[in-house]
Amino acid sequence: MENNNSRRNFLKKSAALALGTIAASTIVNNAFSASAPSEKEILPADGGKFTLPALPYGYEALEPHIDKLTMEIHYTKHHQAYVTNLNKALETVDGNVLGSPQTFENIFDKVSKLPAAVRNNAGGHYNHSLFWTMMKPNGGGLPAGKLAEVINASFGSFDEFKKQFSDASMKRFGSGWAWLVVNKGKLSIGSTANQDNPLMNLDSVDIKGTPVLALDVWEHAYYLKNQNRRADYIASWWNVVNWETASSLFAAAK
Ligand code: MN3
Repeated sequence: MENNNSRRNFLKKSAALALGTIAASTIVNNAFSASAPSEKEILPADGGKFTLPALPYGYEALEPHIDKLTMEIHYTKHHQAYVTNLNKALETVDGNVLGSPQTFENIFDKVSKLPAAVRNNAGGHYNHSLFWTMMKPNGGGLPAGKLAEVINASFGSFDEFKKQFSDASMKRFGSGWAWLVVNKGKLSIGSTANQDNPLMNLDSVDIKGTPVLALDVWEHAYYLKNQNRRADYIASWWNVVNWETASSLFAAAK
């Protein structure tokens, strides 16, 4: 156990140094620690497979804003499929291309050289793992502390931030994600296509940094309840945002 921990800490440090930022695995583990303190590391042990992390709350917990059936299908079918297909896709990758270990940061760094199935399913697994921790029952309201100060300083006000983030979520054509990221202390808002994210080393990703907030705008995230009305889903989502997770990610990134 001690060996595993030392190895993990070493890997986190070396990956963070290589990317000049906090490691992707550390970010998602921080998010789980903030959202569900009883949860353990969500990453596979050395040589293991990626697995579906436990949802930090029940399927019905985000009602009436996000409905139970959407949560159940989104988590047990969509997220599970990304995990299953990521493990399958990794079996086809030449070990010399990816190297070892098979961590998110290693995959995201080399993503342009990897098969599309690895890119899509690694992004899908990672983004959803973060997304669950960024919601909670009785969430919403306003951020607090340093994150609130920096949002106000960066965007003028919380309302203006909320408007810009909602706009980015609406303007993403087709399937994708909206993001609030921090990069060298500076916040920015943007979006990515499909399952890409701001940690991927890709020219086509025009927002880079450590995720602070992530919003899934794929139709599967809202179609059962809101049908084609993405704006209604976004408005509902603000009521379940977990600002403690966002603050924790922001603090760790500095
Ligand atoms: Mn989704």
